[in-house]
Amino acid sequence: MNRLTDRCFVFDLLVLAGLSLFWPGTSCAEPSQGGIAAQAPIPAVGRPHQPNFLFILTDDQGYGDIGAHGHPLLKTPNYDKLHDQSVRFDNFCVSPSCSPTRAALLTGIHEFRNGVTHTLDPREHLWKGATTLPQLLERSGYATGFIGKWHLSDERGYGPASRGFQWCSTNVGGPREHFDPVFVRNGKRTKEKGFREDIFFGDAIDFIRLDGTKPWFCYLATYSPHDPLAAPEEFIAPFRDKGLTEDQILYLAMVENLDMNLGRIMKFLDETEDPRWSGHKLRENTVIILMNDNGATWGLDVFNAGMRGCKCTIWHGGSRAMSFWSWPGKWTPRSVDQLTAHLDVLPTICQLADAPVPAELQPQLEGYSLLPLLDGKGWSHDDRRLYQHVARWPSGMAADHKYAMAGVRQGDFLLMRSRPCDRPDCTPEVRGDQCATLRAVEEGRKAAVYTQTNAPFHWGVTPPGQWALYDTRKDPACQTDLAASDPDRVKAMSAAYDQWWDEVYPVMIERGGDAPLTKK
Ligand SMILES: [Ca+2]
Ligand SMILES: [Zn+2]
Repeated sequence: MNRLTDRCFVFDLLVLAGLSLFWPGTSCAEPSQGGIAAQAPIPAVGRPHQPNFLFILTDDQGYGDIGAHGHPLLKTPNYDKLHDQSVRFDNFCVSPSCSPTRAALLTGIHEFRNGVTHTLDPREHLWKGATTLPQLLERSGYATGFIGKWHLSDERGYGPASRGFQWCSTNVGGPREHFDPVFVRNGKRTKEKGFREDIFFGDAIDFIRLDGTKPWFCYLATYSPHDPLAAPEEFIAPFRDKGLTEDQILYLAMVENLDMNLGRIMKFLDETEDPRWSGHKLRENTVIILMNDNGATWGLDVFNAGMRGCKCTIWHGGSRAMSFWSWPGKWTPRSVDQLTAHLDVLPTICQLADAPVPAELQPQLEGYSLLPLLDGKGWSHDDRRLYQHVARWPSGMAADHKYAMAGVRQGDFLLMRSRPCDRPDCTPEVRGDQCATLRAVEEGRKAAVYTQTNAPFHWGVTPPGQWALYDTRKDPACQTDLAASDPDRVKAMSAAYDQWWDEVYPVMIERGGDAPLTKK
Protein backbone atom coordinates (compact mmCIF):
# COMPACT_ATOMS: atom_id res chain seq x y z
CA MET A 1 0.00 0.00 0.00
CA ASN A 2 1.16 3.52 -0.61
CA ARG A 3 -1.19 4.99 1.95
CA LEU A 4 1.59 6.82 3.76
CA THR A 5 2.78 8.48 0.59
CA ASP A 6 -0.74 9.51 -0.36
CA ARG A 7 -1.40 10.88 3.07
CA CYS A 8 1.76 12.97 3.06
CA PHE A 9 0.95 14.25 -0.40
CA VAL A 10 -2.53 15.30 0.64
CA PHE A 11 -1.14 16.88 3.78
CA ASP A 12 1.28 18.92 1.68
CA LEU A 13 -1.54 20.10 -0.54
CA LEU A 14 -3.59 21.15 2.43
CA VAL A 15 -0.71 23.00 4.04
CA LEU A 16 -0.08 24.79 0.77
CA ALA A 17 -3.73 25.73 0.68
CA GLY A 18 -3.49 27.04 4.22
CA LEU A 19 -5.88 24.45 5.61
CA SER A 20 -5.68 22.15 8.57
CA LEU A 21 -5.72 18.43 8.06
CA PHE A 22 -7.60 18.03 11.29
CA TRP A 23 -11.31 18.55 11.13
CA PRO A 24 -13.26 19.48 14.25
CA GLY A 25 -13.84 16.09 15.88
CA THR A 26 -16.82 14.37 17.38
CA SER A 27 -16.43 12.56 20.66
CA CYS A 28 -17.15 8.85 20.42
CA ALA A 29 -17.44 8.58 24.20
CA GLU A 30 -21.21 8.64 24.22
CA PRO A 31 -22.19 7.81 20.67
CA SER A 32 -25.72 6.92 21.67
CA GLN A 33 -26.35 10.64 22.15
CA GLY A 34 -26.05 11.05 18.39
CA GLY A 35 -24.05 14.21 18.83
CA ILE A 36 -22.79 15.05 15.37
CA ALA A 37 -22.86 18.78 15.59
CA ALA A 38 -23.32 20.72 12.38
CA GLN A 39 -20.27 22.84 11.57
CA ALA A 40 -19.70 25.51 9.00
CA PRO A 41 -18.50 23.80 5.82
CA ILE A 42 -14.79 23.97 5.16
CA PRO A 43 -14.06 25.75 1.88
CA ALA A 44 -13.42 23.11 -0.71
CA VAL A 45 -10.22 23.04 -2.72
CA GLY A 46 -10.65 20.36 -5.35
CA ARG A 47 -12.12 16.96 -4.59
CA PRO A 48 -11.96 16.25 -0.86
CA HIS A 49 -9.43 13.48 -0.44
CA GLN A 50 -11.60 11.33 1.79
CA PRO A 51 -14.66 10.06 -0.09
CA ASN A 52 -18.00 9.35 1.52
CA PHE A 53 -19.24 5.76 1.72
CA LEU A 54 -22.79 4.53 1.35
CA PHE A 55 -22.59 0.84 2.23
CA ILE A 56 -25.86 -1.00 1.61
CA LEU A 57 -26.27 -4.57 2.84
CA THR A 58 -29.54 -6.31 2.03
CA ASP A 59 -30.73 -9.25 4.10
CA ASP A 60 -31.44 -12.66 2.58
CA GLN A 61 -31.57 -11.45 -1.01
CA GLY A 62 -29.96 -13.86 -3.44
CA TYR A 63 -27.25 -13.02 -5.96
CA GLY A 64 -29.75 -13.73 -8.74
CA ASP A 65 -32.52 -11.53 -7.40
CA ILE A 66 -32.07 -8.50 -9.65
CA GLY A 67 -32.92 -7.89 -13.28
CA ALA A 68 -29.28 -7.38 -14.27
CA HIS A 69 -28.48 -10.93 -13.10
CA GLY A 70 -31.15 -12.39 -15.33
CA HIS A 71 -34.15 -12.62 -13.03
CA PRO A 72 -37.20 -13.48 -15.16
CA LEU A 73 -39.78 -11.53 -13.12
CA LEU A 74 -38.12 -8.80 -11.09
CA LYS A 75 -37.96 -5.29 -12.47
CA THR A 76 -35.08 -3.57 -10.70
CA PRO A 77 -34.07 -0.52 -12.77
CA ASN A 78 -32.14 1.04 -9.89
CA TYR A 79 -30.17 -2.06 -8.95
CA ASP A 80 -29.47 -2.47 -12.67
CA LYS A 81 -28.32 1.13 -12.99
CA LEU A 82 -25.96 0.75 -10.05
CA HIS A 83 -24.77 -2.58 -11.52
CA ASP A 84 -23.95 -0.79 -14.77
CA GLN A 85 -22.12 2.02 -12.91
CA SER A 86 -20.06 -0.36 -10.77
CA VAL A 87 -16.99 -2.47 -10.61
CA ARG A 88 -18.69 -5.79 -9.93
CA PHE A 89 -16.85 -8.45 -7.97
CA ASP A 90 -18.55 -11.43 -9.54
CA ASN A 91 -16.79 -14.17 -7.58
CA PHE A 92 -17.41 -12.61 -4.19
CA CYS A 93 -18.08 -14.71 -1.11
CA VAL A 94 -19.78 -13.98 2.15
CA SER A 95 -20.71 -16.43 4.90
CA PRO A 96 -23.70 -18.75 4.32
CA SER A 97 -25.67 -16.83 6.96
CA CYS A 98 -26.30 -13.44 8.41
CA SER A 99 -24.39 -12.57 11.60
CA PRO A 100 -21.16 -14.29 10.53
CA THR A 101 -21.08 -12.20 7.35
CA ARG A 102 -21.65 -9.02 9.35
CA ALA A 103 -18.88 -9.92 11.80
CA ALA A 104 -16.35 -10.42 9.00
CA LEU A 105 -17.45 -7.28 7.14
CA LEU A 106 -17.00 -5.05 10.15
CA THR A 107 -13.63 -6.47 11.24
CA GLY A 108 -11.77 -7.88 8.23
CA ILE A 109 -11.32 -10.99 10.36
CA HIS A 110 -12.98 -14.36 9.71
CA GLU A 111 -16.26 -14.83 11.52
CA PHE A 112 -14.85 -17.81 13.47
CA ARG A 113 -12.11 -15.60 14.93
CA ASN A 114 -14.87 -13.23 16.05
CA GLY A 115 -16.71 -16.08 17.78
CA VAL A 116 -19.72 -15.52 15.49
CA THR A 117 -20.98 -18.94 14.41
CA HIS A 118 -24.74 -18.50 14.58
CA THR A 119 -27.54 -15.99 14.34
CA LEU A 120 -28.74 -16.80 17.87
CA ASP A 121 -27.72 -15.36 21.22
CA PRO A 122 -24.91 -15.49 22.34
CA ARG A 123 -23.19 -16.98 19.29
CA GLU A 124 -23.94 -13.79 17.35
CA HIS A 125 -21.97 -11.63 19.84
CA LEU A 126 -19.13 -9.91 18.02
CA TRP A 127 -15.95 -10.56 19.99
CA LYS A 128 -15.34 -7.64 22.34
CA GLY A 129 -11.67 -7.47 21.40
CA ALA A 130 -12.44 -6.73 17.76
CA THR A 131 -11.63 -3.37 16.23
CA THR A 132 -14.36 -2.35 13.83
CA LEU A 133 -14.37 -0.51 10.55
CA PRO A 134 -16.38 2.45 11.88
CA GLN A 135 -13.94 2.79 14.79
CA LEU A 136 -11.06 3.10 12.34
CA LEU A 137 -12.98 5.58 10.19
CA GLU A 138 -14.06 7.64 13.18
CA ARG A 139 -10.42 8.03 14.20
CA SER A 140 -9.69 9.42 10.76
CA GLY A 141 -12.36 12.07 10.89
CA TYR A 142 -15.42 10.30 9.54
CA ALA A 143 -18.98 10.73 10.72
CA THR A 144 -20.27 7.17 11.13
CA GLY A 145 -23.92 6.21 10.86
CA PHE A 146 -25.66 2.89 11.33
CA ILE A 147 -29.19 2.36 10.06
CA GLY A 148 -31.15 -0.90 10.06
CA LYS A 149 -30.40 -4.46 11.08
CA TRP A 150 -27.40 -5.05 13.32
CA HIS A 151 -27.57 -8.73 14.37
CA LEU A 152 -24.28 -8.78 16.27
CA SER A 153 -26.12 -8.56 19.60
CA ASP A 154 -27.97 -5.63 21.12
CA GLU A 155 -26.75 -6.47 24.60
CA ARG A 156 -25.06 -3.68 26.48
CA GLY A 157 -21.63 -3.06 25.03
CA TYR A 158 -22.36 -4.98 21.81
CA GLY A 159 -24.76 -2.70 19.94
CA PRO A 160 -23.73 -0.43 17.06
CA ALA A 161 -23.33 2.61 19.32
CA SER A 162 -20.67 0.69 21.27
CA ARG A 163 -18.85 -0.47 18.15
CA GLY A 164 -17.94 2.80 16.48
CA PHE A 165 -21.20 4.19 15.14
CA GLN A 166 -21.94 7.74 16.25
CA TRP A 167 -25.46 7.95 14.83
CA CYS A 168 -27.73 4.93 15.07
CA SER A 169 -31.23 4.12 13.98
CA THR A 170 -33.14 0.86 14.07
CA ASN A 171 -36.60 -0.42 14.85
CA VAL A 172 -37.54 -2.12 18.08
CA GLY A 173 -39.49 -5.03 16.62
CA GLY A 174 -36.77 -6.09 14.19
CA PRO A 175 -37.84 -8.07 11.16
CA ARG A 176 -41.36 -8.67 12.45
CA GLU A 177 -42.36 -5.01 12.46
CA HIS A 178 -43.00 -4.01 8.87
CA PHE A 179 -45.54 -1.18 9.16
CA ASP A 180 -45.76 1.79 11.51
CA PRO A 181 -42.76 0.54 13.50
CA VAL A 182 -41.34 1.89 16.73
CA PHE A 183 -37.91 3.31 15.99
CA VAL A 184 -34.99 4.04 18.27
CA ARG A 185 -32.74 6.80 17.01
CA ASN A 186 -29.77 7.54 19.17
CA GLY A 187 -31.58 6.30 22.25
CA LYS A 188 -34.89 8.06 21.54
CA ARG A 189 -38.04 6.07 20.79
CA THR A 190 -40.60 7.27 18.28
CA LYS A 191 -43.65 5.69 16.70
CA GLU A 192 -43.30 6.00 12.94
CA LYS A 193 -45.76 5.84 10.06
CA GLY A 194 -45.20 3.75 6.98
CA PHE A 195 -43.12 0.81 5.75
CA ARG A 196 -39.95 0.09 7.70
CA GLU A 197 -37.51 0.03 4.77
CA ASP A 198 -38.84 3.36 3.45
CA ILE A 199 -38.07 4.85 6.87
CA PHE A 200 -34.59 3.30 6.94
CA PHE A 201 -33.66 4.88 3.62
CA GLY A 202 -35.10 8.20 4.81
CA ASP A 203 -32.97 7.94 7.94
CA ALA A 204 -29.89 7.29 5.84
CA ILE A 205 -30.60 10.49 3.91
CA ASP A 206 -31.11 12.36 7.18
CA PHE A 207 -27.78 11.08 8.51
CA ILE A 208 -25.97 12.10 5.32
CA ARG A 209 -27.50 15.59 5.53
CA LEU A 210 -26.60 15.99 9.19
CA ASP A 211 -23.04 17.18 8.99
CA GLY A 212 -21.54 19.15 6.17
CA THR A 213 -17.98 19.23 7.36
CA LYS A 214 -16.87 15.62 7.58
CA PRO A 215 -16.68 12.72 5.22
CA TRP A 216 -19.26 10.14 6.21
CA PHE A 217 -19.68 6.39 6.36
CA CYS A 218 -23.31 5.36 6.16
CA TYR A 219 -23.90 1.66 6.88
CA LEU A 220 -27.44 0.87 5.78
CA ALA A 221 -28.39 -2.73 6.53
CA THR A 222 -31.94 -3.49 5.50
CA TYR A 223 -34.25 -6.10 6.98
CA SER A 224 -35.83 -6.71 3.57
CA PRO A 225 -36.28 -9.13 1.99
CA HIS A 226 -35.75 -11.34 5.06
CA ASP A 227 -38.83 -13.11 6.41
CA PRO A 228 -41.41 -12.62 7.82
CA LEU A 229 -42.50 -11.44 4.39
CA ALA A 230 -44.60 -8.31 3.89
CA ALA A 231 -44.60 -5.31 1.58
CA PRO A 232 -46.85 -2.39 0.62
CA GLU A 233 -49.68 -3.54 -1.66
CA GLU A 234 -48.48 -1.52 -4.66
CA PHE A 235 -45.35 -3.74 -4.80
CA ILE A 236 -47.32 -6.95 -4.39
CA ALA A 237 -49.92 -6.41 -7.12
CA PRO A 238 -47.58 -6.93 -10.12
CA PHE A 239 -46.73 -10.46 -8.95
CA ARG A 240 -50.28 -11.73 -8.56
CA ASP A 241 -51.54 -14.18 -11.21
CA LYS A 242 -48.06 -15.33 -12.17
CA GLY A 243 -48.31 -18.80 -10.68
CA LEU A 244 -46.20 -17.89 -7.66
CA THR A 245 -46.65 -18.94 -4.06
CA GLU A 246 -47.68 -16.29 -1.54
CA ASP A 247 -44.17 -16.37 -0.04
CA GLN A 248 -42.61 -15.81 -3.45
CA ILE A 249 -45.00 -12.95 -4.26
CA LEU A 250 -44.23 -11.14 -1.02
CA TYR A 251 -40.51 -11.80 -1.30
CA LEU A 252 -40.28 -10.37 -4.81
CA ALA A 253 -42.40 -7.39 -3.73
CA MET A 254 -39.90 -6.68 -0.94
CA VAL A 255 -37.03 -6.69 -3.44
CA GLU A 256 -38.85 -4.25 -5.72
CA ASN A 257 -39.52 -2.00 -2.75
CA LEU A 258 -35.78 -2.05 -2.03
CA ASP A 259 -35.18 -1.12 -5.65
CA MET A 260 -37.48 1.90 -5.33
CA ASN A 261 -35.63 2.97 -2.19
CA LEU A 262 -32.24 2.46 -3.81
CA GLY A 263 -33.38 4.78 -6.59
CA ARG A 264 -34.50 7.30 -4.00
CA ILE A 265 -31.14 7.52 -2.26
CA MET A 266 -29.18 7.50 -5.53
CA LYS A 267 -31.32 10.39 -6.78
CA PHE A 268 -30.64 12.24 -3.53
CA LEU A 269 -26.88 11.82 -3.96
CA ASP A 270 -27.08 12.75 -7.66
CA GLU A 271 -28.98 15.98 -6.99
CA THR A 272 -27.61 17.23 -3.68
CA GLU A 273 -24.74 19.72 -3.52
CA ASP A 274 -21.64 18.42 -1.77
CA PRO A 275 -21.05 20.76 1.17
CA ARG A 276 -17.35 19.83 1.14
CA TRP A 277 -16.86 20.40 -2.58
CA SER A 278 -18.29 23.59 -3.96
CA GLY A 279 -20.15 23.24 -7.25
CA HIS A 280 -20.25 19.45 -7.16
CA LYS A 281 -22.85 16.88 -6.23
CA LEU A 282 -22.49 14.44 -3.33
CA ARG A 283 -22.51 11.48 -5.70
CA GLU A 284 -19.23 12.61 -7.29
CA ASN A 285 -17.30 11.93 -4.12
CA THR A 286 -19.38 9.09 -2.72
CA VAL A 287 -18.49 5.43 -3.07
CA ILE A 288 -21.64 3.33 -3.16
CA ILE A 289 -21.13 -0.30 -2.17
CA LEU A 290 -24.03 -2.73 -2.45
CA MET A 291 -23.99 -6.33 -1.24
CA ASN A 292 -26.25 -9.10 -0.03
CA ASP A 293 -25.39 -11.03 3.11
CA ASN A 294 -25.89 -14.72 2.22
CA GLY A 295 -27.34 -17.05 -0.40
CA ALA A 296 -30.86 -17.08 -1.80
CA THR A 297 -33.95 -17.66 0.34
CA TRP A 298 -37.63 -17.31 -0.59
CA GLY A 299 -36.91 -16.58 -4.24
CA LEU A 300 -34.87 -19.77 -4.64
CA ASP A 301 -37.41 -21.78 -6.62
CA VAL A 302 -38.08 -18.82 -8.93
CA PHE A 303 -34.48 -18.06 -9.92
CA ASN A 304 -30.98 -18.68 -8.56
CA ALA A 305 -28.77 -17.56 -11.46
CA GLY A 306 -28.05 -21.18 -12.36
CA MET A 307 -26.41 -21.92 -9.03
CA ARG A 308 -26.78 -24.79 -6.67
CA GLY A 309 -27.33 -23.92 -3.01
CA CYS A 310 -29.12 -21.41 -0.82
CA LYS A 311 -28.66 -19.71 2.52
CA CYS A 312 -27.17 -22.07 5.15
CA THR A 313 -25.67 -24.45 2.59
CA ILE A 314 -22.03 -24.76 1.56
CA TRP A 315 -22.87 -25.13 -2.14
CA HIS A 316 -21.78 -22.33 -4.48
CA GLY A 317 -25.08 -20.45 -4.20
CA GLY A 318 -24.94 -20.50 -0.41
CA SER A 319 -22.36 -17.78 -0.13
CA ARG A 320 -21.85 -16.11 -3.50
CA ALA A 321 -23.01 -12.52 -3.23
CA MET A 322 -23.31 -9.50 -5.44
CA SER A 323 -20.70 -6.88 -4.64
CA PHE A 324 -21.05 -3.61 -6.52
CA TRP A 325 -18.57 -0.75 -6.00
CA SER A 326 -19.29 2.54 -7.73
CA TRP A 327 -17.36 5.82 -7.69
CA PRO A 328 -18.21 7.98 -10.71
CA GLY A 329 -15.25 9.25 -12.64
CA LYS A 330 -12.82 7.11 -10.68
CA TRP A 331 -13.50 3.49 -11.56
CA THR A 332 -14.43 1.99 -14.89
CA PRO A 333 -17.53 -0.19 -14.56
CA ARG A 334 -16.79 -3.83 -15.35
CA SER A 335 -16.92 -7.32 -13.96
CA VAL A 336 -13.96 -8.66 -11.95
CA ASP A 337 -13.47 -12.42 -11.71
CA GLN A 338 -10.87 -12.77 -8.97
CA LEU A 339 -11.97 -14.54 -5.80
CA THR A 340 -12.88 -11.81 -3.31
CA ALA A 341 -14.76 -11.75 -0.03
CA HIS A 342 -16.40 -10.00 2.89
CA LEU A 343 -12.94 -10.00 4.54
CA ASP A 344 -11.71 -7.53 1.92
CA VAL A 345 -14.21 -4.79 2.68
CA LEU A 346 -12.44 -3.31 5.74
CA PRO A 347 -8.96 -3.08 4.20
CA THR A 348 -10.40 -1.58 1.02
CA ILE A 349 -12.51 1.08 2.70
CA CYS A 350 -9.68 1.97 5.10
CA GLN A 351 -7.31 2.49 2.20
CA LEU A 352 -9.81 4.59 0.25
CA ALA A 353 -10.59 6.62 3.38
CA ASP A 354 -6.95 7.18 4.23
CA ALA A 355 -7.74 5.60 7.59
CA PRO A 356 -4.61 3.92 8.97
CA VAL A 357 -4.93 0.36 10.23
CA PRO A 358 -2.92 0.17 13.49
CA ALA A 359 0.26 -1.88 13.23
CA GLU A 360 -0.95 -4.39 15.82
CA LEU A 361 -4.15 -4.97 13.84
CA GLN A 362 -2.56 -5.42 10.43
CA PRO A 363 -1.33 -9.01 10.97
CA GLN A 364 -4.81 -10.03 12.15
CA LEU A 365 -6.56 -8.89 8.99
CA GLU A 366 -7.35 -11.78 6.67
CA GLY A 367 -8.57 -9.85 3.65
CA TYR A 368 -6.87 -7.70 1.05
CA SER A 369 -7.55 -4.22 -0.26
CA LEU A 370 -9.51 -4.45 -3.49
CA LEU A 371 -8.13 -1.13 -4.67
CA PRO A 372 -5.81 -2.61 -7.33
CA LEU A 373 -8.78 -4.44 -8.82
CA LEU A 374 -11.02 -1.38 -8.57
CA ASP A 375 -8.34 0.58 -10.38
CA GLY A 376 -8.24 -2.01 -13.16
CA LYS A 377 -4.89 -3.51 -12.24
CA GLY A 378 -4.11 -7.06 -11.26
CA TRP A 379 -3.19 -8.09 -7.76
CA SER A 380 -0.92 -10.66 -6.18
CA HIS A 381 -3.57 -12.68 -4.37
CA ASP A 382 -4.93 -14.90 -7.12
CA ASP A 383 -3.92 -18.02 -5.16
CA ARG A 384 -5.67 -17.02 -1.96
CA ARG A 385 -7.81 -19.55 -0.17
CA LEU A 386 -11.07 -18.79 1.60
CA TYR A 387 -12.41 -21.05 4.33
CA GLN A 388 -16.14 -21.46 4.70
CA HIS A 389 -18.42 -23.21 7.14
CA VAL A 390 -22.17 -23.15 7.62
CA ALA A 391 -21.57 -23.49 11.41
CA ARG A 392 -24.93 -23.41 13.28
CA TRP A 393 -24.12 -26.72 14.98
CA PRO A 394 -25.78 -27.41 18.34
CA SER A 395 -23.70 -25.75 21.04
CA GLY A 396 -21.09 -28.06 22.51
CA MET A 397 -20.79 -30.03 19.26
CA ALA A 398 -18.34 -27.88 17.29
CA ALA A 399 -15.66 -30.57 17.02
CA ASP A 400 -18.16 -33.08 15.60
CA HIS A 401 -18.95 -30.68 12.76
CA LYS A 402 -15.46 -30.14 11.41
CA TYR A 403 -16.45 -31.78 8.12
CA ALA A 404 -20.15 -30.98 8.09
CA MET A 405 -21.03 -28.30 5.53
CA ALA A 406 -17.51 -26.96 5.20
CA GLY A 407 -15.54 -25.71 2.22
CA VAL A 408 -12.43 -24.12 0.78
CA ARG A 409 -12.41 -21.78 -2.20
CA GLN A 410 -9.43 -21.04 -4.38
CA GLY A 411 -9.85 -19.26 -7.69
CA ASP A 412 -12.94 -20.75 -9.29
CA PHE A 413 -12.65 -24.01 -7.34
CA LEU A 414 -14.85 -25.02 -4.45
CA LEU A 415 -13.72 -27.99 -2.37
CA MET A 416 -16.59 -28.93 -0.10
CA ARG A 417 -18.41 -31.39 2.05
CA SER A 418 -22.13 -31.16 2.54
CA ARG A 419 -22.72 -33.86 5.13
CA PRO A 420 -24.69 -34.27 8.33
CA CYS A 421 -22.53 -35.01 11.35
CA ASP A 422 -22.33 -38.50 12.86
CA ARG A 423 -23.99 -37.67 16.18
CA PRO A 424 -27.47 -39.14 16.60
CA ASP A 425 -28.24 -36.51 19.22
CA CYS A 426 -27.72 -33.66 16.73
CA THR A 427 -31.45 -33.06 16.21
CA PRO A 428 -33.77 -30.09 15.70
CA GLU A 429 -34.64 -30.23 19.42
CA VAL A 430 -31.12 -29.03 20.21
CA ARG A 431 -30.99 -26.79 17.12
CA GLY A 432 -29.27 -29.30 14.87
CA ASP A 433 -31.58 -28.26 12.02
CA GLN A 434 -28.91 -28.22 9.33
CA CYS A 435 -27.78 -31.81 9.91
CA ALA A 436 -31.41 -32.96 10.27
CA THR A 437 -32.25 -31.42 6.90
CA LEU A 438 -29.33 -33.14 5.18
CA ARG A 439 -30.27 -36.49 6.73
CA ALA A 440 -33.85 -36.10 5.50
CA VAL A 441 -32.68 -35.14 2.02
CA GLU A 442 -30.35 -38.13 1.96
CA GLU A 443 -33.38 -40.28 2.74
CA GLY A 444 -35.30 -38.82 -0.17
CA ARG A 445 -37.12 -35.74 1.05
CA LYS A 446 -37.81 -33.22 -1.72
CA ALA A 447 -38.87 -30.18 0.33
CA ALA A 448 -36.66 -28.21 2.69
CA VAL A 449 -36.30 -24.63 3.83
CA TYR A 450 -36.75 -22.25 0.85
CA THR A 451 -37.53 -25.00 -1.67
CA GLN A 452 -40.72 -26.96 -2.30
CA THR A 453 -39.33 -29.70 -4.53
CA ASN A 454 -35.66 -29.10 -5.14
CA ALA A 455 -34.00 -30.03 -1.84
CA PRO A 456 -31.88 -32.83 -3.38
CA PHE A 457 -30.27 -30.15 -5.52
CA HIS A 458 -29.88 -27.14 -3.19
CA TRP A 459 -29.45 -29.14 0.04
CA GLY A 460 -27.65 -32.03 -1.64
CA VAL A 461 -25.38 -34.39 0.30
CA THR A 462 -21.84 -35.25 -0.76
CA PRO A 463 -20.38 -38.79 -0.41
CA PRO A 464 -19.38 -39.84 3.13
CA GLY A 465 -15.78 -39.32 4.16
CA GLN A 466 -14.82 -37.50 0.97
CA TRP A 467 -14.38 -34.03 -0.38
CA ALA A 468 -16.13 -32.98 -3.58
CA LEU A 469 -14.50 -30.50 -5.97
CA TYR A 470 -16.28 -28.17 -8.39
CA ASP A 471 -15.26 -25.53 -10.89
CA THR A 472 -17.87 -22.93 -10.06
CA ARG A 473 -17.32 -20.82 -13.16
CA LYS A 474 -17.79 -23.65 -15.64
CA ASP A 475 -20.23 -25.49 -13.42
CA PRO A 476 -22.18 -23.13 -11.11
CA ALA A 477 -24.78 -25.86 -10.62
CA CYS A 478 -22.02 -28.10 -9.17
CA GLN A 479 -22.95 -31.14 -11.27
CA THR A 480 -19.50 -32.52 -12.06
CA ASP A 481 -17.38 -33.60 -9.11
CA LEU A 482 -13.75 -33.21 -10.16
CA ALA A 483 -12.24 -34.76 -7.02
CA ALA A 484 -11.28 -38.06 -8.66
CA SER A 485 -9.75 -36.40 -11.70
CA ASP A 486 -7.79 -33.73 -9.79
CA PRO A 487 -6.42 -35.49 -6.68
CA ASP A 488 -3.48 -33.11 -6.26
CA ARG A 489 -5.77 -30.12 -5.92
CA VAL A 490 -7.97 -32.00 -3.45
CA LYS A 491 -4.92 -32.95 -1.42
CA ALA A 492 -3.57 -29.40 -1.25
CA MET A 493 -6.89 -27.71 -0.52
CA SER A 494 -8.01 -30.30 2.03
CA ALA A 495 -4.68 -30.13 3.85
CA ALA A 496 -5.10 -26.36 3.96
CA TYR A 497 -8.56 -26.81 5.45
CA ASP A 498 -7.29 -29.14 8.17
CA GLN A 499 -4.56 -26.68 9.05
CA TRP A 500 -7.04 -23.81 9.10
CA TRP A 501 -9.42 -25.74 11.38
CA ASP A 502 -6.62 -26.61 13.80
CA GLU A 503 -5.60 -22.96 14.00
CA VAL A 504 -9.04 -21.40 14.18
CA TYR A 505 -10.76 -23.93 16.43
CA PRO A 506 -9.27 -22.92 19.81
CA VAL A 507 -9.75 -19.23 18.97
CA MET A 508 -13.36 -19.81 17.96
CA ILE A 509 -14.03 -21.75 21.19
CA GLU A 510 -12.33 -19.13 23.36
CA ARG A 511 -14.32 -16.31 21.76
CA GLY A 512 -17.71 -17.93 22.28
CA GLY A 513 -18.36 -19.74 19.01
CA ASP A 514 -19.59 -22.91 20.74
CA ALA A 515 -21.22 -21.28 23.78
CA PRO A 516 -24.62 -22.55 25.00
CA LEU A 517 -27.53 -20.81 23.29
CA THR A 518 -29.95 -18.91 25.48
CA LYS A 519 -33.62 -19.81 25.48
CA LYS A 520 -34.89 -16.41 24.31
CA1 LIG B 1 -29.27 -12.82 6.12
ZN1 LIG C 1 -24.81 -32.25 13.37
